[in-house]
Amino acid sequence: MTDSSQLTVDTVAAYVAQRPALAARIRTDGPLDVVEVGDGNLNLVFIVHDDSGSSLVLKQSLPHVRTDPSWPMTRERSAREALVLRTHESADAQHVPALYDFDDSNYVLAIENLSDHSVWRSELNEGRVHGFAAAEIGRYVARTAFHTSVFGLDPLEQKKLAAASINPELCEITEDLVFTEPYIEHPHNAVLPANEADVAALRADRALLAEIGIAKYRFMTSAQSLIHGDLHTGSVFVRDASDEASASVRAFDSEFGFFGPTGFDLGALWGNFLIAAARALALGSGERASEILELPASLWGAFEAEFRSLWPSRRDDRVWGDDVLEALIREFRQDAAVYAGAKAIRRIIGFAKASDIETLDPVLREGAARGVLRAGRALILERKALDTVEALSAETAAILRETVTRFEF
Ligand code: SR1
Ligand code: MG
Repeated sequence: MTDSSQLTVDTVAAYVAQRPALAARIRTDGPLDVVEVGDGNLNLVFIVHDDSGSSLVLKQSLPHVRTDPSWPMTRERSAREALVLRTHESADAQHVPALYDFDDSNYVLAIENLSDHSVWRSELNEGRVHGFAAAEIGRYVARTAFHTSVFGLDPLEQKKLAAASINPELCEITEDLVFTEPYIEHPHNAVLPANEADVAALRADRALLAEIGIAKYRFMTSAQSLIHGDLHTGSVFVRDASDEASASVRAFDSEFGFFGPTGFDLGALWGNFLIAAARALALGSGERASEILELPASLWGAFEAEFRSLWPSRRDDRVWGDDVLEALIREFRQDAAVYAGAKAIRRIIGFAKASDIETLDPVLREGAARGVLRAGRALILERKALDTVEALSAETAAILRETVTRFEF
């Protein structure tokens, strides 16, 4: 394989055979079964099986956005993803796929095949909530946040890790797509004509714009921990099971990872729970919407409990006393709420929309989109007055219920 060339189903077998790190993972002396399954915005993904039952996944970055070849994209994001995966595996191996190999010449990661899991967003879209997954992923965020922060790492090591994980191009995508474009006229934006007035109202809201501006600034400057960076429900695999031992939850696709605000990962999931709940309500499933709206509290509760349990092992307790922990917890919670609002709003207005809403009939989509915009705004503006996740979820539930639109017969 020439340097940096793109894999195809026909070249994968030869590629695997020349990677020493994969020799113990998969047999290459017989035929390999290779399928390309990438359906995200950015990468090629191959699932590879040998005839003895072993398998792995190869993920290769494309030099452009998959859905828009005219939009160039740095392939160095593969190196960022490899670093985040390795680091998060050390902090919490239970909640990430194992990394078998990283080929920095060809931008290829070889990772554990999790095809016996399902993408959480697809499961939510089909009406399967998997409520247990919220607490699991809350513990993942707590462990990775603590163990990559100055509380869990030697200060010199922490700075070296922060330097190695700088990810300017992918951060810029988030700065543009999440924190800027939804609030201006931009060719990436599109909503139903019936939702244009909702977008105009949002853009005219000075208080909201100020909060978004501060949230963007904090995203760009608040280097608290090595975050996943794109932790929506499409970045989580779930495997439900009748017995606890085989249930499994894994965060994948961490190419947007960098040293950022811990609350950003929590907020990404929370915002996408809001979107999933709006879909359930649009489809007339009030009970399922209520179940989904319990997920933010479950995510937060598990995060908070795990972070508190790790706190006594912090590297330095001379000035980082328990009063500091209380301030941090408050800050994480308020950040989570503001980022949840921003992440929910961007999926309605801007580039890379959510299938939860996009696959609804336009009659139902109108109300769901309106509800997500208003509920997102409430999370951002009311997070200080309503200072528990439960109270904020109750507020967003009321908004989502009020905005449902139905077919007229
Ligand atoms: C051009 S990348 C668009 C989006 O896909 C990823 O999942 C991120 O959310 C990014 O904003
Ligand atoms: Mg992704």
